[in-house]
Amino acid sequence: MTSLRFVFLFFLTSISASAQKDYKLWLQYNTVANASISKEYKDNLKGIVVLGNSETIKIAVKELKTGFLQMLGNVPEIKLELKGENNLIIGAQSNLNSEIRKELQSNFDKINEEGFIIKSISIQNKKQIIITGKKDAAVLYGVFNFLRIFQTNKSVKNVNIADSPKTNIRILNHWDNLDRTVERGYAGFSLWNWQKLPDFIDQRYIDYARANASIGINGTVLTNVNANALILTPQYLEKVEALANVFRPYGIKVYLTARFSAPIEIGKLKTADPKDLEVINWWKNKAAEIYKRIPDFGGFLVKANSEGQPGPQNYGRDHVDGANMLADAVAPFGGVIMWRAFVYSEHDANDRAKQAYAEFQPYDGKFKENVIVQVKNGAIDFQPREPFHPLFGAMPKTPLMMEFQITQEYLGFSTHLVFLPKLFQEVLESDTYQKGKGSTVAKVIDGTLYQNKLTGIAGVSNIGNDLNWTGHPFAQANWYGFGRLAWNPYLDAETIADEWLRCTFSNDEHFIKPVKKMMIDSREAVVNYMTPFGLHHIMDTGHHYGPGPWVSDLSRPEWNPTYYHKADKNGIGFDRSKSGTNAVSQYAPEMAKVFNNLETCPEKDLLWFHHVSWDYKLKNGQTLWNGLALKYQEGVNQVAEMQNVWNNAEKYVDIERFNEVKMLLEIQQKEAKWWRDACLLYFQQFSGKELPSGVEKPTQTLEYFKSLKFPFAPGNG
Ligand code: GCW
Repeated sequence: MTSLRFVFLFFLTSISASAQKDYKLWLQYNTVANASISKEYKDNLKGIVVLGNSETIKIAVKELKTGFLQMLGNVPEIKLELKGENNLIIGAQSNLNSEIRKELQSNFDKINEEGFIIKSISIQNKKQIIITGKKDAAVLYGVFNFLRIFQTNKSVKNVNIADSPKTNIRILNHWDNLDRTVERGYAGFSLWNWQKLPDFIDQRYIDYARANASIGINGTVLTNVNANALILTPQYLEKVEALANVFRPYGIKVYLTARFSAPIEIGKLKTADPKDLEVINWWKNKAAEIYKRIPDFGGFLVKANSEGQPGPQNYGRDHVDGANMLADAVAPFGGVIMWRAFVYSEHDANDRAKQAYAEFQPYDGKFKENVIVQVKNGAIDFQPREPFHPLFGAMPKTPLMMEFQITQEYLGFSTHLVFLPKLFQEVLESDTYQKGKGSTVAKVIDGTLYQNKLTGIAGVSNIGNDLNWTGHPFAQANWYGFGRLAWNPYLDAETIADEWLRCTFSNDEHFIKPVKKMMIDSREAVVNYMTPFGLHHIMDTGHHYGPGPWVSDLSRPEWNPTYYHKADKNGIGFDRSKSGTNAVSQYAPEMAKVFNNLETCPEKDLLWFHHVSWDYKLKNGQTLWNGLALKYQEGVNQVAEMQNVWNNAEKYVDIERFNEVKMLLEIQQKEAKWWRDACLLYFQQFSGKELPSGVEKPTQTLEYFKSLKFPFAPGNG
């Protein structure tokens, strides 16, 4: 009996230990193994002086205590006033004594409202380290950054950091429905338990806010852009208010999606025409009602007249009319409208890639001050690779915010290890040339190119109620990396991977080096085994799981993969050059020229811009057909290499997370082969050519791949 109980207890503790690791994300706070570093921290930090007593400061102190205890094994004495030396002082600018304030003046001049300072200073000949900022939320950012120094085992001795976020709105977009399903979500159900709210505050909400604050995310859109008007009823607003109360001390504002037809659906009006006085007033009152509950409510995110969502065009009005009407409703309270540019017409089958630009660019300068247009990174839809969206840089008088997709709708769901900061960085670094050389997308987004005041980056969340939040342990890195890039769009993906690995797993160089390389290479691997050379949108229909290049029978032409790859006997690819749809002309002349010419078009984007013959000679001398087949094979090989790297990492990782990743990589390997075989067998019908040597022969027929059906694939409503 006793031994049985012992076994049972042991089992329970081991489950919770492993679960905790998965759950703790990048905030593991592992013991600092290096004795001299640990000693340095202890010597320099004998006390913590806390200035201020807001909820936010309390959270910051709690975080420091947890961090010190877990990483160093003790918590320095907490003091309410400055005494002695070698203290860590935390507090906002207004709570500092005049001497410290003066000492830090030049640092304060360098930071914005949300920026922080971490600095080793000498006050009356006594050494101290201070973490400060202009407001408490900034201090909290500083604390998390300070703890990251411990986590990554760097020295604090002469620390001197002044860092500010480069964008104002750093926000997650949850495509969460009120029934808790998550559109394109692969990590379980929605975190928001609407039924138990507002009275039951799940610990998850707090932990979610903490994780976001640790990477500088300051906003969250709780609901799906395919919106349900019910969220705007008092019954739900009470619940939203409860969440806003949890998130506020972490510096996180709540936003909602606004269904354009809400005045009809929940307001009993006959119309939702944005020029109708009753409609205008309905939204004004609705905004006032929301702000009464949530004084710091962020505003609305709107998907209008896109994929069947209602919008101003239903009433003969345009996007400007719709956005500005809502902007007026939230303006008195300081709210913003994030209006999405993800539109494509049902009536123009010519080239979907051109439509958002065609529709939105002429609106430049017409939106109200508190409107920001939210543009996906590429012109189609979150593919493994797309050239940057032509709207970036092309609307100098309109603030544009970036929309990245963190959830892996088109990149293998939460089963494939793909490190997305590499993709994000590629887009942010792209030069639009809209104001001459150096007009990068990052400069459009952070407002420096056109001096926009309102700036932002949104990420479609990959978070659900799975124990490990994101489905794949490495998908946590995409949430982390998104936050870091939203804070600083100039960060390098390698730096992000390095930080994340150290904070999440281990500081051992033998682990870091190969695993970091694996992460960095993983993005190109997925491009290779899914859509090399600029191919896009060839996944299976609806759920978007697995390959479906053969699909050609959907009602709207631009929903069919065949519309995008246009494979025929002569070749493959979408001709967007001047002799084709001329989508290239939407880019600045310098880029248009590069993309237009087959010789100068980057090979990674070749089939995005050109229909290319199967015998076309690639830069490496291979024919396109052989090169394409070899790329698919390369993708499969890269996944095999990832498996190799991971197997060698076993001794640095806890067994549970090790096994999870190992199993997931096995799935990824299987699915990479599936993509390779299905696509090559299908395209081979057109090329009529043999697979080159080095490419494994498919073990199934094309008919077999076409017959696969996935009626319950996740994320598909
Ligand atoms: O990527 C597509 C998705 C839809 C999504 C839409 C959008 C929320 O397949 O599920 O709808 O884009 O971004 O609006």
